Amino acid sequence: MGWLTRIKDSLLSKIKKKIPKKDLESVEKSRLEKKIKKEAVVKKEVYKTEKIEPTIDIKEKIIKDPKKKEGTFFGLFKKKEKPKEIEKIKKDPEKKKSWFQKLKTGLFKSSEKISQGVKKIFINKKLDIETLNELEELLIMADLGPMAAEKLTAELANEKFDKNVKPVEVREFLAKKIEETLENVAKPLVLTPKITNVVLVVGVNGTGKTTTIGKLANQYSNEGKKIMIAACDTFRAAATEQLEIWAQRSNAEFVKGSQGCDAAGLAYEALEKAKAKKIDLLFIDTAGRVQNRTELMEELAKIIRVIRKLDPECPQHCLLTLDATTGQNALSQVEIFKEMAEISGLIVTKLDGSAKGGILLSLAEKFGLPVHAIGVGEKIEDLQSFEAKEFADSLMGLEK
Ligand SMILES: Nc1nc2c(ncn2[C@@H]2O[C@H](COP(=O)(O)OP(=O)(O)OP(=O)(O)O)[C@@H](O)[C@H]2O)c(=O)[nH]1
Ligand SMILES: [Mg+2]
Repeated sequence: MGWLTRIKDSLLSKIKKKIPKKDLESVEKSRLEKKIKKEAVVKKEVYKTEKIEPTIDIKEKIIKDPKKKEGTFFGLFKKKEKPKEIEKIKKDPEKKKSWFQKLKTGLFKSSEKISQGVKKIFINKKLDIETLNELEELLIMADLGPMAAEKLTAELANEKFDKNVKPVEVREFLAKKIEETLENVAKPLVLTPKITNVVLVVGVNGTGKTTTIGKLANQYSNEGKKIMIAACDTFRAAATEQLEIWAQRSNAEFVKGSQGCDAAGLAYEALEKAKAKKIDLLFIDTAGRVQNRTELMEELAKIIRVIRKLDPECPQHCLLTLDATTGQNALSQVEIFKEMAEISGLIVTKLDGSAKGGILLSLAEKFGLPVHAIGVGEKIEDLQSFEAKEFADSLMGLEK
């Protein structure tokens, strides 16, 4: 149901008095035409990435592994450990301030686009059909997705239709609503104590897998955890070198093989070592080449299958990294990888270089998968926990 239809239903008498019927029809007609055009553009965007077709075998082996289900089920009763770093930041007002500043700077491109757009639309204007249309368009352009854009404009119309609204009021309203949606997915990566937690990191080429592992390893190492990193992207020698540098920075143990060696075998070897050394957290980096799709996906399936021979509950986490600059394309990446592995959470990177921060809302609306962290820069400290309120306020360019 379109937002206009909803407004018509909920505010029927109010609106009918104010808008002549023929105007309503013509506005609705032009809105529908625009929407069809927009949807065609979004569809084109989403399918720009060639679809990776998993073989039935792979899907079944990964998803329908009864041992994995059992492991997850019993895992529910284990005590989980929340990251201490976030708690520290929350308690220290100075830290919190600088953390928020960094987030704001990182999201500057996205928030500027929205703030300026809202300012232009709402300057000395009542909230009418035209302004709502323009706002909906702006939100879609900021990658919040057609669904969220429609919902947000309808909610705004419900409260403020035909009233004078200031741009800042609109941004505050949107931030509140966005926060409500994001709250459901803003969840830290929770570790199970006294075991080796295996974190498998997957994703399309260049989305930030290796960098994210480096940043996460550093954060957990600062919290006193024993870390190991396995370089299971064995295609390129450079990939291993890059990861080794990250491992050194965070004082993590490092497991590598020769170039082109079997990634699953290397992951198995790393897990064996990690268990023997009572490592708290084993990160497994994987190759993300789009051009070798089938091969890559089979390799991913094999890594999971092989490490489960050693421990059926592994991997405890399977994280998918998404590059925010790809916008709506990220949605199709989630769909593809969800078919291959049980994605337990998302990391959205490169929010600093993109005006597409709204993608987090699209992802939350469509998949509801936990978002553990966001990347706001290339440096080791540029990975932040994902906090709904802070993110929504930053996205709307609101002051703290
Ligand atoms: N600006 C910015 N750059 C990032 C962020 N995360 C990663 N990068 C950069 O993105 C590029 C690719 O990152 P990698 O970590 O190598 O990505 P990958 O997924 O491991 O790539 P492949 O191994 O080739 O599949 C590097 O230049 C990183 O520095 C981020 O949050 N912000
Ligand atoms: Mg890599």
